[in-house]
Amino acid sequence: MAVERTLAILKPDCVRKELIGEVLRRIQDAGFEVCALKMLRMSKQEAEGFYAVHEGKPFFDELTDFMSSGPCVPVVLEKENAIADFRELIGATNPEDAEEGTIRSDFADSIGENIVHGSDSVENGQNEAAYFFPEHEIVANRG
Ligand code: 3AN
Repeated sequence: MAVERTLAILKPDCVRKELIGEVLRRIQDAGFEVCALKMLRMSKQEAEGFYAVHEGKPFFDELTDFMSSGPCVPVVLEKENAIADFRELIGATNPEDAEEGTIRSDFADSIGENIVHGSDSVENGQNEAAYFFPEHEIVANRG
């Protein structure tokens, strides 16, 4: 299986609930390598740019308001089969549908405030990582 890259974002609700350490622990325990990480607060415009694929959807304004409401922690992760494995680890978008033991099932309050983002394809993993980090800031330690 190929090593893939995914961009996780520990969302503002994750930071507010003081769950950064807990969520990163679960991510690392699941075998993901942390290759880049920082804390920042997105402007409304930056959040709109990141979620541009959702422009026009009814939840776009709520989503970008929330994502710019406080600091978040983008994290570049690598692992074999990272895209699918990360989405399995975090669970369904709506925490009510998320499997027991997943990050969203355990910590998320709603479909809008669902603790963590994960890329949905290999191509988006590359592009989303590049949204926050220049390539020289993404460091693989394995091997
Ligand atoms: P995921 O993050 O599971 O890939 P997407 O890509 O369908 O989910 O949606 C992006 C983000 O938009 C979600 N993480 C969630 O915060 C928000 N979102 C999706 N659907 C809704 C909705 N019906 N109401 C409010 N927010 C939503």
